[in-house]
Amino acid sequence: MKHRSGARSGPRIRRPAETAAGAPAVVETLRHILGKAGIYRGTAALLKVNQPNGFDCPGCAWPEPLEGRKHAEFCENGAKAVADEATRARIGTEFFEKWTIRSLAQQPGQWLNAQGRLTHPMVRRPGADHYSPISWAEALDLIASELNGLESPDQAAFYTSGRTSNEAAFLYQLFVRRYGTNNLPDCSNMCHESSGRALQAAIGSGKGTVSLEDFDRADAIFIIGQNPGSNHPRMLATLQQAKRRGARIVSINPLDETGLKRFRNPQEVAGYVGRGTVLADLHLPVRINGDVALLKGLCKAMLEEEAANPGSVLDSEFIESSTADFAEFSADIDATTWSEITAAAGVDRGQIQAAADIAIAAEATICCWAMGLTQHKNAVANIQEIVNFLLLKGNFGKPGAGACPVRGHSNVQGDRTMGIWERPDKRFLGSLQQEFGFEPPTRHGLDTVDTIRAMADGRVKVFIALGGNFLAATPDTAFTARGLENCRLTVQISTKLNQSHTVVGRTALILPTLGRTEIDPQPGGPQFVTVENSMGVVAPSEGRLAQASPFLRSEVRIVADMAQATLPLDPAIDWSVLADDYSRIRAHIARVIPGFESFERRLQEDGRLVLPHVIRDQRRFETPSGRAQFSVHPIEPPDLPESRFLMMTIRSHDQFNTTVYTQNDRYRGVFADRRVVFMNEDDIQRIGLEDGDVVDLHSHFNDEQRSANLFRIVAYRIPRGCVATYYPETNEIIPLDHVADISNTPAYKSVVVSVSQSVIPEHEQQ
Ligand SMILES: Nc1nc2c(c(=O)[nH]1)N[C@H]1C(S)=C(S)[C@@H](COP(=O)(O)OP(=O)(O)OC[C@H]3O[C@@H](n4cnc5c(=O)[nH]c(N)nc54)[C@H](O)[C@@H]3O)O[C@H]1N2
Ligand SMILES: Nc1nc2c(c(=O)[nH]1)N[C@H]1C(S)=C(S)[C@@H](COP(=O)(O)OP(=O)(O)OC[C@H]3O[C@@H](n4cnc5c(=O)[nH]c(N)nc54)[C@H](O)[C@@H]3O)O[C@H]1N2
Ligand SMILES: [Mo]
Repeated sequence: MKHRSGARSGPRIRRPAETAAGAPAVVETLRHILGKAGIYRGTAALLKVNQPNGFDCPGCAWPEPLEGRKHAEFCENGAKAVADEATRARIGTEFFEKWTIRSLAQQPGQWLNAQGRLTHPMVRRPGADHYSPISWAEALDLIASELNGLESPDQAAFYTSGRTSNEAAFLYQLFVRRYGTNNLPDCSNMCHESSGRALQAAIGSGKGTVSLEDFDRADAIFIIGQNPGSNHPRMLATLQQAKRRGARIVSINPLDETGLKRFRNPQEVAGYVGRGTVLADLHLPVRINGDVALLKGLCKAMLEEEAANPGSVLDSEFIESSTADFAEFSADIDATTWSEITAAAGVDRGQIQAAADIAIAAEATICCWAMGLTQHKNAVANIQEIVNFLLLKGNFGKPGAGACPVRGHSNVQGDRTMGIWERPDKRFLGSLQQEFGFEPPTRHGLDTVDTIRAMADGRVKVFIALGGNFLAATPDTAFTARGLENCRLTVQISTKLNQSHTVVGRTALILPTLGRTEIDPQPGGPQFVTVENSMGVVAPSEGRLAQASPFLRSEVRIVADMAQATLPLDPAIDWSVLADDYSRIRAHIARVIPGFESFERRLQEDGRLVLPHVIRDQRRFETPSGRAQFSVHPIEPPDLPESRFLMMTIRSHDQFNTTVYTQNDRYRGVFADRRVVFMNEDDIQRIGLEDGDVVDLHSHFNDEQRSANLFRIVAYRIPRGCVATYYPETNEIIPLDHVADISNTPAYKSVVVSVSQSVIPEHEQQ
């Protein structure tokens, strides 16, 4: 039949896995590391991951324990990230002779990445079909002359992805501000920006308020909109410990993700023979974007219990002494009906009550969350509802309690601490001025979404990316591509080839750089860098593998070289001397950034810095009122006509953001094809389709419609009205203007779509 066949053979589907990690994780680890990096480079790399004298795992930002590290302080997916960087495959200059840029643009991202490490600086000259080799000196001259040829520094934008070290990030923002702009968009704009903005306003700090040790003291852990089994696998071991101690775990997620069901710890014998530890005591299958309603429901159940038994739930002393606007908040909760709550949350009152009972019984509760909450129109409201929920029982600044936004990229939090931000505050700019004697620009710069708009309409003409894959990670791929093509110069400083190298400005450069795993020799000796994890711990990271190519330069060196080539001589900043010995950069950081005093000495003596946090350490809230703020947010169910669905775009178990390792998603039982759309059985029937059908997806936003073709329907346990696809396969249909209020983060997890049967040309039918 026409609609059930397709050009591709489609995925193999199995039941979703019941248990995470265990022996299959070890097999996968070895397959990736040995397959790509080989025995020697592979084992050498793994033995140094997250060790005191090794490098920080380029996987995620979950902290490693301060004491008692294991020999293997990494996970299956960390190993995949390491293997991907430590690969033996190389892209030489002849590769670019063979492939035109246009033909590379036709290749899937997985293929581009699999070609190996970039080895040589390359240029695409105006009008050329191919990249050709260029010397570092000429490449730097080109950058300098383009930057200095602009009418205003605000016509350039400088993107950062979150693998960049503190040292490179600090130097980069210094270069950009010395040059004269705050146009520093970063991946955080697409990631935890909503968390930062929400927490800053509500509790006076944009960072999480817990440390890893708090997980040893928590009675309840809520995991909301996060899939740690795939994206922060080391977190499962932390949860397992908490669970064994008696903590209760609640998962709030449209999907019953495998990683939160059962966990077999591959570092224990029982991880191979036992059935594993059940992690989540309770799973609430919330509708996509039903979290404001659900969290209000939790608060309502708690306030009702307090009313029935005064003094049994709330920490009234804390609410009285340390918070503001409780009266408005509780009045709004009173006025919100249960039917409103359950309709929007898609979860019944009994389930909400069960979760509330866990919170009520807990002396200390932690809430963890990630992209399931931050990438919606009302993402900031989502996170402020978590704050409300935590405030009720005083769950800030006490052991075992707090807010834990689990960061994505391994140094995304550190990059912000170092000043990678388009909206720097006055205090930070003042410190820069004092340290370096120039006047930094104060106008706010462009974030990621605004940079795309500015490139498209010609306000930004030079785009430089320190890592990342801007084209594939951002929304509306066709529009973003036009923006990049509109630029006079695009520069990608990268380890691996990706889609962003295939869509180019008039002139384009690829500058190949060292990864975390590699030795970084400089005139001052081999260098280490530092990174900050999700919980504000800053630690050194030193690569141990031989460089992938003699032509690579470190990120720090590339930034210093760009600055030196571009900026007039300045006695206050000798860029190349700073890059000779990174401790000189850390000396500046120590004077400019609060919490980094005596940076170098503390690194030597303690091996790390634990950044101060006034909420965690002193229970102080640095808001204008000096109190933590309760807030009120409306329940706004999405406007979904019968034939429309809310689509979330999620990560598989075999990818790191836009880097796709394989077409498999073992935990969700999907193999050999990522071009799938997960749908509820009833919905599939309702629109007259069948499991396995090939369909097109159309997004609807204002009057705009965008389509992506040829996806297989996979019937799945997902709430009705909700569908899921993989990121980045559907980024082309995510509307650019569909963003979160306040944070401007693309609403990647609530895209309104319709689904229609694909019309497959006769000759392609099987
Ligand atoms: N191996 C690996 N590790 C990674 C990454 C990777 O790609 N691969 N990426 C890194 C980065 S940059 C980041 S930001 C993190 C991302 O880590 P996650 O945030 O865990 O990643 P996503 O796959 O986007 O998953 C979001 C989860 O939220 C759920 N969800 C979606 N919409 C909603 C909603 O409306 N409400 C609720 N309650 N839940 C919802 C989805 O079902 C899914 O389980 O991981 C980091 N670590
Ligand atoms: N639809 C949808 N879109 C999303 C998301 C989503 O959930 N759904 N998530 C968003 C999120 S949370 C994020 S963080 C962004 C991620 O956006 P980015 O950070 O821009 O994307 P990545 O895929 O992590 O970037 C991968 C590339 O980084 C380069 N790279 C890797 N390591 C290094 C290094 O050490 N140095 C340098 N210089 N380069 C390196 C390699 O060339 C690699 O191809 O995507 C966002 N986009
Ligand atoms: Mo992220």
